[in-house]
Amino acid sequence: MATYAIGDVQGCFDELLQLVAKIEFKPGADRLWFVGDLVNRGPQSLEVLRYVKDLGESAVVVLGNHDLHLLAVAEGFASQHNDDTLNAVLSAPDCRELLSWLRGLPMLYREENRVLVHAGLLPQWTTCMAARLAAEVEEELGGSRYREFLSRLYGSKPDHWSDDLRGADRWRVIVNAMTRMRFCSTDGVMEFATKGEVDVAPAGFIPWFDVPARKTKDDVIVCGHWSAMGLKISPGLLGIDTGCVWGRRLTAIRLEDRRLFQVGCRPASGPALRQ
Ligand SMILES: [Mn+2]
Repeated sequence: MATYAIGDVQGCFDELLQLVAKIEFKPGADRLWFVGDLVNRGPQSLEVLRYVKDLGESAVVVLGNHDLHLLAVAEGFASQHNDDTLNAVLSAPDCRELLSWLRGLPMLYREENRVLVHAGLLPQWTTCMAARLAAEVEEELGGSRYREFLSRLYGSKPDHWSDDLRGADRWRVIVNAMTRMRFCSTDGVMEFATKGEVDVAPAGFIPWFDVPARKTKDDVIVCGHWSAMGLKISPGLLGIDTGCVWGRRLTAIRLEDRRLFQVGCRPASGPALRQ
């Protein structure tokens, strides 16, 4: 029995099946941890959603920004971008079931000292606190008030955490850190304009995981979201978005021994530079 963490799939269903074959995944015995962004930009988001949903207990999935975008588009609170590829999901006969399943997924999952989250964690948050904050968002998104939640999700302000935040401002900081953050300042102010590699950090900002006083330093954070950074393996960080949808690789890492499994990917049609 093994646990494999899989990077951002973004609708690349063929590559996901190839990767699952490569790791010789045994349903019922092995588990797959998905870092989120199952959908969008790639060609087969619908098939990916159906496949991962059908994995049931064998899959642990956290939400990414593209997954949340799909939910917001479906409810009419956001529009598709030119390179979004969500129509097949939105018009599928099982759309309602798939989106209802998606809404019930966690923002964060932890087991022992491992934490699965799509993008990152703010430096002030301990693992316990991050799990509590994730649960606040999960309660909104998974509950009857989810339309209100989705309608107020968009925006990059406030850009830093404070215990005093309430309501939509509070949810937005939690969601933005966990699903969109790449760079922040040493005191946890998030920067969202820059999407490039770690060495193009804007003045005053560093990759979120490099903040010296980060309270989750003793944990192992498993995340994706940063395809321009590529594979980042260190004692406390497994960054595994290797840009499948941009024609690079889809990565799985076996958590027990950190063995890597990768498949090459076809570039999706259209501009390959956007993140
Ligand atoms: Mn993402």
